[in-house]
Amino acid sequence: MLSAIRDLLRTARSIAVLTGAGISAESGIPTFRDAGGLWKNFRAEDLATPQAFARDPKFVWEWYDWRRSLIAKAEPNAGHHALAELEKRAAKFTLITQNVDGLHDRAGSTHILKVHGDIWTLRCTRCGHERHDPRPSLPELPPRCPCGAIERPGVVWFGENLPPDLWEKAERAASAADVFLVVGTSALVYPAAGLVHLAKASGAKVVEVNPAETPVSEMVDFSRRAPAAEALPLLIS
Ligand code: BJW
Ligand code: ZN
Repeated sequence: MLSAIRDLLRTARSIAVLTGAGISAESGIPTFRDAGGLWKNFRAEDLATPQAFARDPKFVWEWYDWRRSLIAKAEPNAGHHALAELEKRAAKFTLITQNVDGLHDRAGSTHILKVHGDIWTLRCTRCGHERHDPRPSLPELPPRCPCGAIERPGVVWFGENLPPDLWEKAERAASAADVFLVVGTSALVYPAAGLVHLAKASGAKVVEVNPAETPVSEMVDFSRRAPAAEALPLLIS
């Protein structure tokens, strides 16, 4: 099976990849829904919704500030590096990530669609101005825009739309792919998880890399039940 997946990746004209929190697990960044995941200690609705932010922006920011400091100390792992290498070899390649951590950029990937935003971007709640702020810890919480209003993390919360331009590109990449690789996601959160179905329905061979079974496991063509940092370097070798 390993050699069948390798052949697929070697001969594909167009590869699209969907990654989730699992690819950063071996960099020491907790996932959301696993044992010890972020949602085990915090309720999603208290932190990752516009309502939670409106209720208590400082509380939500403290959580994001803690995550920023954790991510700042982390390094991309062999899984991130393998995808950056695959991009260099493929004729057409799109990396769609649900992750906000920026580890794919740091590993050298370039065609990245961050469909759930970026934890290093801050967006003004009044004028919409966006800025990049790489400081692991912000001096004032919540941070403020030069216009005086508070800023929010530049991420996509539950009930919010994904950035339409990025989403369109993600759908296009998924439907044009001959190989669709889905890595380290529980495939529970929509519309991102729908890309797996879209790719399959459009004729792609779908390969899943995840140590656990997910709702898309039964429809994929190949499964590697292994951690991403171990499986991905083997798949591209
Ligand atoms: C390893 C590993 C290792 C471990 N190697 N793997 C249809 C039905 C029902 C509900 C909905 C629906 N369509 C939309 C909704 C609502 C909602 C939704 O999907 N809810 C479901 C939970 C039921 N979706 C939305 O609200 C989305 N917006 C939207 O639909 O807009 C239209 C709309 C507007 C208004 C009303 C209704 C609709 C937005 C979703 C935004 C998600 N945001 C978050 C937070 C981002 C910012 C932040 O990081 O703080 O995104 S939530 C969180 O979940 C984060 C993640 O990107 C996302 C996905 O999680 P992921 O990455 O899959 O992580 P885990 O933890 O779930 O899984 C980790 C996996 O890794 C596991 O499988 C492990 O086995 C594996 N793993 N170690 C490889 N070493
Ligand atoms: Zn502003």
